[in-house]
Amino acid sequence: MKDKLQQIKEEAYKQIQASDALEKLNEVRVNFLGKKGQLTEVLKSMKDVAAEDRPKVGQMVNDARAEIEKALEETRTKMERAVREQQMKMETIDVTLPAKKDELGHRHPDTIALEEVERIFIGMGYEVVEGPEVETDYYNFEALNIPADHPAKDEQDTFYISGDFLLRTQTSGTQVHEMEKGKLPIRMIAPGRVFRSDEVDATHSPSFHQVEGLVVDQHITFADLKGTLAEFAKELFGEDTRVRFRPHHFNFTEPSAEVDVSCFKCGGKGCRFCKGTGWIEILGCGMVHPNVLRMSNIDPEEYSGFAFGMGLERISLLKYEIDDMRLLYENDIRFLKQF
Ligand code: 2U9
Repeated sequence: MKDKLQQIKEEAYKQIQASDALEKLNEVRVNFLGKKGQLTEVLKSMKDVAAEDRPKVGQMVNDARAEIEKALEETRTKMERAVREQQMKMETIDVTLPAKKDELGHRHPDTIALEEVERIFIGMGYEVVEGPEVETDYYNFEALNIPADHPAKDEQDTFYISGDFLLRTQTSGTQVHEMEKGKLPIRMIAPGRVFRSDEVDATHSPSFHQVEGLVVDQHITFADLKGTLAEFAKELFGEDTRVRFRPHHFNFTEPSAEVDVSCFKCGGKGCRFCKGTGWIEILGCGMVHPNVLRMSNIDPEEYSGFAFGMGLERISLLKYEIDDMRLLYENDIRFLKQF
């Protein structure tokens, strides 16, 4: 019996020494001390030992168990310490490494231009109102006096979703929603993303941004429109900027005009920037069509208004002298950082 116990102990020590992980050590414990372990088997065979020898043999088995447990415990402690030391080594911070740079982003030129446009109109008492990018046919076209057979409504020009829904081609629906609220006077600008089924090139994109404006009050005249836009142009492009109104046609305004500013590069003499004309087109405008007022329950006999619209990207390209609109959509930080 003594030899047998010695043999079990030696085998246990061997396996403990060979264990290279806590899981293995646990297996050794089960193998020797578990319910069906080798030492437990010895205890079970005690019935074959002579009654007078049992206390002595029992003591020997218990001693063997205590010794194996001690070896297991010592090895477990050693292993845990080694794991902790390894972890500490891996988590060591090398304070001599160069610090991570704080990479700051940059405002997009469209954002800079929009904030400038908003600042100017807010200074004149306008409110900034945003509206939905998904509109119904009514708010995008019909309420703006655009008839069913108008080319802008063609599937080649407008992204239709389903039934009555479409992606707005202009932000004008936002002004219609505002007029329908019935609170007058209105002095607002509506900036936002619009969508048109256009091919991408240096001056076109299927998604771009507009800033439209609307004023509705009693006694609003074309003189108010001219004065407002002349002031806007001076603030945006410089004190010496002059404006020129050319007759145009829009369904939602009558009369309508396109507006040019004197070239801020050559002062109007003519240069490469303004293609020798001295003028640069920046926006469209006009007096709100009486049909448009009437459809939103505003009496055109009592109230009148003016509206204008500009492409935000066009303003950024001009102001920051960028020659390709596609650069505005790439979000390359090396490009964005220049403004
Ligand atoms: C309501 C009534 C009238 C908005 C207007 C323009 C003229 C205009 C273009 C500029 C370049 C669109 O981005 S662009 O292609 N816009 O010329 N927009 S008047 O008129 C309105 C809007 C809402 C209720």
